[in-house]
Amino acid sequence: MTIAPLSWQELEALSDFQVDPVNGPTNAQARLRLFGHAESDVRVILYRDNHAWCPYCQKIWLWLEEKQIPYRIEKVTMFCYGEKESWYTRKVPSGMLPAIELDGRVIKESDDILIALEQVFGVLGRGMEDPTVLPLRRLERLLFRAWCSWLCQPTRSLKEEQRHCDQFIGVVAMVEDALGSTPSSYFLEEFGTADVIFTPYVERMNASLYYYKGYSLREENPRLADWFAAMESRSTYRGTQSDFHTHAHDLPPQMGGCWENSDPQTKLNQARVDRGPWDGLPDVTYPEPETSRAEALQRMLKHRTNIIRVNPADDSLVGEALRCALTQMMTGEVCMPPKGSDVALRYLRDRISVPRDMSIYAAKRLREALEKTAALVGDDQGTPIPVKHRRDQDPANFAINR
Ligand SMILES: N[C@@H](CCC(=O)N[C@@H](CS)C(=O)NCC(=O)O)C(=O)O
Repeated sequence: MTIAPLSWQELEALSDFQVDPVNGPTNAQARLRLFGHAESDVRVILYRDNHAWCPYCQKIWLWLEEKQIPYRIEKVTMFCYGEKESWYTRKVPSGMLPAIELDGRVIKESDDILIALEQVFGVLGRGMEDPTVLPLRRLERLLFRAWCSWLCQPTRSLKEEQRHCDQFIGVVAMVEDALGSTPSSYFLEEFGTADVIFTPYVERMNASLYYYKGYSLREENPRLADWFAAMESRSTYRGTQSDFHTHAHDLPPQMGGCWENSDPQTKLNQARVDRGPWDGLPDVTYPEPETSRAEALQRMLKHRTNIIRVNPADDSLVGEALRCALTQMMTGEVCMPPKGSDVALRYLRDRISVPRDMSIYAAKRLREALEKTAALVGDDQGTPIPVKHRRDQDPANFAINR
């Protein structure tokens, strides 16, 4: 039994998801964050990437959210997604992100930014230059380098691959020891700067090693598992958190390539991340909010004109197929899309970016509905995701209504 797709108006009537981007929970869409302050209290502008993906930006973003510092957000295009805005290169000639303006003074380099913010607004737990934080900052860089060596260098032999893997796992053991050295689930006795410093790359390691190496960082290391769960108990982190699909496909152009190994688990993990089921992946463990479908619907309705236009398939075909998928997502009923729309639906399935477009559970529900609906008419996987750039995600195509 299949039902006819709901009209856009009928879908609008089902959309009751509302958040306050300015004073509500951490979200990737906000241009201004006030935490109940007046706009005249804003002293900070954060320049970060349009895609809410840049790891160094996430560090600053999370810190500002945790400290509830009123700030404005200006979004900039990263090189691999499109053209860098000239207003930004006039301010920061290298075009690198993040940068902030603090009382009108431009500051670059994420560590320098955090130190400057601490000087004005105070530290978060223990500060950047605290003797307990400094060794953890060095450990984070050690872990980062071991991860890059394993993930981003082509290996000539299984032996070499194993050596990189062992090196990484050796540093992970040091991280486990560091986490075990205090009774809390965080790096020190309470949440603070050290956790913020580790967050962006540990999140990217968890995703990329699962996808390219068949290795589940979060599941194989109990203290890291506790740390992730503790981070996920914070609404600040949830607002910045990405998913496996986004990281697996945004990392290669940024890192100059990610190299998969020949472990059979790798292929299984890749199939799961790319084609589902997305439930139960170790990219998130906190309980799903009741609003995830409504959130996905609201985001699709808001951007539907651009989403339909950017899709390589014919606009009317995409529009009808998308209504079918959204109908399926909201009603649970089977809704048959037009013939040939499997490619169009999977094009979109592969280009939902978390948290840029929506939160992690909303994306799971939407990917699931797009895939279920596409599978009704075919198994064509559609246009592959580029690995050298992500201009298929050029924010210029979404400038209207962003
Ligand atoms: N050391 C810098 C590194 C910043 C960095 O590598 N930023 C990358 C993004 S993750 C960037 O802006 N690349 C230029 C671009 O992609 O447009 C920091 O800590 O802030």
